[in-house]
Amino acid sequence: MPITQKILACSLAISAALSGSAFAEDITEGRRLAKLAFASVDGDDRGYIDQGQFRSFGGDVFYSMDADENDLLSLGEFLAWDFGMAPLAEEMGRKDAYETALRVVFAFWDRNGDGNIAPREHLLSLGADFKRADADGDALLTEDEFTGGFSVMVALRAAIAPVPVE
Ligand SMILES: [Ca+2]
Ligand SMILES: [Ca+2]
Ligand SMILES: [Ca+2]
Repeated sequence: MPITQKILACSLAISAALSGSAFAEDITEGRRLAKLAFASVDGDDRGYIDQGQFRSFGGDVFYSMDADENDLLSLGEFLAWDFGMAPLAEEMGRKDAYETALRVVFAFWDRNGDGNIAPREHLLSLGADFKRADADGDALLTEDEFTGGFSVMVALRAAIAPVPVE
């Protein structure tokens, strides 16, 4: 192999190793934020979330996102909402990936594709998300099920740290 190629291969290996360790930190930080999100849904600190808690928290989040209070979430309102991951994504230079992940979640939740998430679409989506995250089917979400299975957490964490999670 010509020397220039050797140098190139070597520097690529080094940068891969460096970004590998950066990703490991991102997982930790993304996981910490997901844990915080879990703790705020699990308001009575039981260590699990039932469907009622999940939906009522989702309802609170819906109204906190609905900045113009028209009972609909626009994409702009959805993208503007944040619980700590946006600054992290920006710091990691992954703002675009983060925003793309939010757009994907928005598209899933906007079931009729009219460009707004209505309360009913939001509730249906939360119900479907809860079922998908509930790996053992006991109608309760543990912290692991929530951080590892809830679509929003999975999408946002993957955007910040695009490697297989755990
Ligand atoms: Ca609105
Ligand atoms: Ca809609
Ligand atoms: Ca469960």
